[in-house]
Amino acid sequence: MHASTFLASTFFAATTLAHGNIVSPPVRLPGAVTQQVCGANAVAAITADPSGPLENIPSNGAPDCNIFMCKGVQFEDNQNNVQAFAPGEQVNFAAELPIPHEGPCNVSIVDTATNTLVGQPLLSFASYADENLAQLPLNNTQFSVNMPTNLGTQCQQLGECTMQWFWFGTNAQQTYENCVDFVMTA
Ligand SMILES: [Cu+2]
Repeated sequence: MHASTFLASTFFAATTLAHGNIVSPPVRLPGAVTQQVCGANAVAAITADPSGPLENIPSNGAPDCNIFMCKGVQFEDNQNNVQAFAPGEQVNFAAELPIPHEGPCNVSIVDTATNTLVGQPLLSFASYADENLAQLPLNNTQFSVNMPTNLGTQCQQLGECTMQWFWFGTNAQQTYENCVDFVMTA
């Protein structure tokens, strides 16, 4: 159990509950297709607290809904929200971490058909968002990755790949994900 309930009732009552999320590049957001696949309760939970952990998103056993893949948010709701990145391009991220929970974090390219990593993680933190630090390192909220140069034609099709920010708060036992949909330019 972490502090969000207490904080929500005191400091953050007028805003959303907040643990952490990517601010930019634009992340995958739920819409009608996500509601079909994962249900209205899942969409409501994601919308009510875009920074909340996966563990707070109810899938109610929907057979095709995998909350651990981009929060269950479907690519079909995001076809107009796809970035184009070139091989070797530096992609800058901004994150906000109002309620940090120490644990590992990474940014990886994921093959959406198989939910497997494409190559190695582009960025990894063994220890991220450590709430015991007086101040979080700047690279927890401002970081960048370099797009791989060895993908060939992989990730050139819409929806084929996504870039996933993954963070697990070890003591909190909470998982955070955001997906940035992209295509690699030739
Ligand atoms: Cu939290």
